[in-house]
Amino acid sequence: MDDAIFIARLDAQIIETPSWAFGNTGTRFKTFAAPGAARSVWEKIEDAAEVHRMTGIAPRVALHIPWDKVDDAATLGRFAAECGIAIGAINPNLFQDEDYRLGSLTHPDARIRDKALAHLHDCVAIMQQTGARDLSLWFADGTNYAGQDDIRARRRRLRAGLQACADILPDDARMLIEYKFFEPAFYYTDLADWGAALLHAQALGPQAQVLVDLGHHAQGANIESIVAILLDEGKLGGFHFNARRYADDDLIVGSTNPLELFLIYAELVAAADDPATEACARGVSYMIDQSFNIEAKIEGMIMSILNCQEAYAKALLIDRAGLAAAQAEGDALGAHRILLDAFRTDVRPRLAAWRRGHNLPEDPLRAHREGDYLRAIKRDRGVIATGGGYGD
Ligand code: LRH
Ligand code: MN
Ligand code: MN
Repeated sequence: MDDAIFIARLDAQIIETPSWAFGNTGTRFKTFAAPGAARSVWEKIEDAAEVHRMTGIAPRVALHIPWDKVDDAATLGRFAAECGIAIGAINPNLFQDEDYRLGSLTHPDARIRDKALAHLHDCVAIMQQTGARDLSLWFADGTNYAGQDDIRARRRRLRAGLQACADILPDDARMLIEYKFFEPAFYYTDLADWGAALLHAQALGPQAQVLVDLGHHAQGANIESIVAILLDEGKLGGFHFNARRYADDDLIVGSTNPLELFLIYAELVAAADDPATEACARGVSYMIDQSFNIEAKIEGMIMSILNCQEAYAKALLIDRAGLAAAQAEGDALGAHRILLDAFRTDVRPRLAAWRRGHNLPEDPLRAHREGDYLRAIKRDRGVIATGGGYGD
C-alpha cells in the first residue's frame, strides 16, 4: 500500500477508551487497589486524556451511567474538551439495581420496565448535553431456569422498550445493541447472540445497529465472519474490544488472540474499500471494554490501543489484488498465505515513524511510565480502599 494512503488510514483510526477501566475494578474474588487509580469521573477523563496524549488515537472516552456520577453533563463535556478529548458512547446501566432481579426492559412488571426506560431517557439527555453520538446498550436480562418466564413474551417486551428508546433518540444519534451469550443469566439470555441483536436492529430502523464485544462469544466462535455479515447488512455499529481465553475475561486487546484481532480488522479494511459496505464500515465505533484487576490501568489501556493499531496496520498491508486473484483461482493456501504474510509483517518501525511524524512519543508505554503524569497521580491520589470480593 502506498505510504501516503497507509498514513491517512492510520490517521483516521480512532479508538474510544472506557471510563470504567481507569478506576479500581476486579473480579468477584478480589479488587486490588492500584496506586493512583481514578476516584471520580473527572479523574477518569484525565486518565483517558493521558492515553490520548501518548497514543494520538484515543480522543474519546465512553461513560457508564451511573457508575460515572454525572450531575452536570454539559460541564463534564467542557471539562473533557479542556483535557483534549471528547465524551464518547453513553452506556446506561440496567443491571445493578435491586429492581432488575428479573430483568429491565424484559421485566414482567410494567413498573420496572418503565423505570428502565426512564433511565434510558436520562442517558439520552446526557448524550445531548455532551454531544455523544452513541447510546451503547447491554442488557443483563435473562432467566436462570427453564420455565422461569415466557421467552416470546420477554422478547416482545424487549422490542417494545427498544422501540420506545429509538423514539426518543436524537436524529443524528445511534443505538448500539450489544449481545452476550450468557452471564449473569445462565439458562436463557434475551440478547444472547448477533442474530437476536440484528433482528431487533433491523426492526428498529437505520439508527439501530449491533455492537460486537469480542468477549461475548462461545469458545471457537468465528467472530470475523460475524463482523463480515453485519457489515454486509449495514448493521455493524461498533466494537467492544478486549481479549478472552475462557469467558468474558476483559483482558488487554490482542493479548490472547492477535490473529483473530487481525482477521477482524482485515474484514473491516476490506469492507471500507467496497462501495456496498463502505458507509457502514466507516461509521463503526471502535471502543475498548476492559476492566483491569492486576494491571496498571493507564498502561494497560495504552497497550490495548497500540495492539489495535498494530493489527489495523497489518490489515492495511494485505495484498488485496493478490488475494482476489488467489480466491478466484480457488487457490486456498495461496490466499491463506497472503493473509499470513501481512499478519507476520513487523509494522512496529512504520508505526514508530507514524508517531514521529505526529510529534507523539515513539514508545508510548515508556513515555507514560517515565512521565510526569503517572508520578503526579500516584502522589496526589494515593491508594483507595477496595472491596474484597465474595463475602463483602
Ligand atoms: C457486559 C459488558 C457491557 C457492560 C460492560 C461493563 O459484560 O461487556 O458492555 O456495559 O461489560
Ligand atoms: Mn461490552
Ligand atoms: Mn463484557
